[in-house]
Amino acid sequence: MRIYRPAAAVATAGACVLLPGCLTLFSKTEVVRAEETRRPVRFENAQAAETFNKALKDKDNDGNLGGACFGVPFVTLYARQKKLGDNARFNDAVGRCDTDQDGLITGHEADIFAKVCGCD
Ligand SMILES: [Ca+2]
Repeated sequence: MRIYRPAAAVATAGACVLLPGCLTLFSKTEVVRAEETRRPVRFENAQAAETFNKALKDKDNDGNLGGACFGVPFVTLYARQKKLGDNARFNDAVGRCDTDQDGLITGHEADIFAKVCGCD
């Protein structure tokens, strides 16, 4: 019987690591660069603005910068997430999209941004 105890302890420890919880007891989301204001930007035309805004909205990464969690099977005791503020996310997207940094997003730049995001 004593032989099975270490195996059970290893199985329990493995389950704790590999099976994250379904119930979260404490969760915290930290917003990074939350106080940032939107940088001014112009669009060549309405189509460029629509393409850019759709790509930004559909982008997979919703400003999530990652996080950590700790728990036992089916119960997460503590989860922490870091998320980029909405304006900071917008500014970063404008910085990537406006390739010549002239403050004007052309239709071509918006199309490239949408393709790079995989959102077209
Ligand atoms: Ca430009």
